Amino acid sequence: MNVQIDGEAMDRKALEQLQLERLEATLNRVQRSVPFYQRRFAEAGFDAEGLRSLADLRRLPVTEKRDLRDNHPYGMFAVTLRDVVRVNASSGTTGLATAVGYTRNDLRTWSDLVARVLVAGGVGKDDVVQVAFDYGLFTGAFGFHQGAERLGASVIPVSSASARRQLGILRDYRSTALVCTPSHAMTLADAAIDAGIRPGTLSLRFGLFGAEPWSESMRAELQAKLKLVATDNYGLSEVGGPGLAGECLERQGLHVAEDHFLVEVVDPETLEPVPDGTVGELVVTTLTREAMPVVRFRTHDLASLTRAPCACGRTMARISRVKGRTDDLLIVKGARVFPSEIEAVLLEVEGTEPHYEIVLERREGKDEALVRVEATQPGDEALRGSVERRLASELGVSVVVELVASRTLARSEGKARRVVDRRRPG
Ligand code: DLL
Repeated sequence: MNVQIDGEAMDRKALEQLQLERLEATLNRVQRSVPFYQRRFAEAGFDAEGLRSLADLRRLPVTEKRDLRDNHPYGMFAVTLRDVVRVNASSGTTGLATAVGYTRNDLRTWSDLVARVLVAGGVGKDDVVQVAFDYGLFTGAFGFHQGAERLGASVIPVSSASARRQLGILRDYRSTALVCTPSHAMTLADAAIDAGIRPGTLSLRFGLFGAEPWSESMRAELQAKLKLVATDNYGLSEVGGPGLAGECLERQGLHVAEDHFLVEVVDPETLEPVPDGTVGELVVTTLTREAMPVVRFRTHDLASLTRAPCACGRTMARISRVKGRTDDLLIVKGARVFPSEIEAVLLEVEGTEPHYEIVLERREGKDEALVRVEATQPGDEALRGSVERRLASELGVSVVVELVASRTLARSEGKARRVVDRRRPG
């Protein structure tokens, strides 16, 4: 077995014991040091000293993003600012960005966890890792930067830059691993093709993509265009950033760092646990964070969990690809649709390109969805009709499709904005 994964191949009984000890320490710490949790625990009649099993955690209420906002910026910290050595923040795609703090130990743990994600995705000491996430408050860039350094790989901290510049550096520095969002990777792949750079002539071997939802079809397309092995990784700033979960080369789900996080999957309506294999909302409790532990944080991200063994030897449970967020769920004419489902169909159709946006409008009290997708032949009516029929049969609801010329939709260097919601409430 690969020695680097020993920490991730623990016997599950031992793992659960470790989780219980760490959970007890975390709950004791927040009960002592964070007034918000002190109040919450008291209201629930819960005393951290009374924790007997992991299931006891369910006696506690969930923590919402709103709670973090109400206590922004430092109210959720369990240590004084003197012990905080870094502050990052959420990307704030759904409202005010909230601060997240790290102690020196937190930074060390975070680096270890992202190093794991890199190793799982095929990266080693000899790799040249190009980080194309924006360096700033966003956790993606610093997380991967530190993780790659921890691993002993060579980091190229390009940050956000034009596709031309990213490509120039990819080629000149012979980067072997690319770290960014899948949508940005697609922009780079297309720019390479436009610039006449044959992907096979680059040194790229691995792509570690995350921070936004994407589909298997998108993976296939990225792998073919960039000639690399693409893995998915997931995390959120509120619980520390990337490093929460990442795919191994089997690519059958994302291994959760269960020795540092307790992940529950619950029904988003009732908050009751759902069985393994059933899609529900991920609720995360940090087990080792010092500066800002979070208890039962509602991610609003939808995925399922499996504890079945993985061929790679890791025993850590796996989550499925994140299908989307509960708040991205589009209710179009009463049908429930995720943007990633639309993406999967668009990428399978010959003649359309993986750049699209979904425009939602409300006309005469009814929701209407318009899918705008780039095509090599935007005037091709037969193609347009066939995309509409494919979408209708896969989604169970009809949407209007508009084909637009290549390179007309906005490209992002970070998280893509796929949905433009022009509906007014009511
Ligand atoms: O996006 C942390 C991160 C950075 C993860 C780099 C992976 C790589 P936030 O900006 O707080 O943190 O956004 C978190 O992004 O709740 C999900 O909705 C979404 N998300 C993150 N990774 C994935 C993924 C970072 N692999 C929010 N698939 C989360 C789908 C993802 N959605």
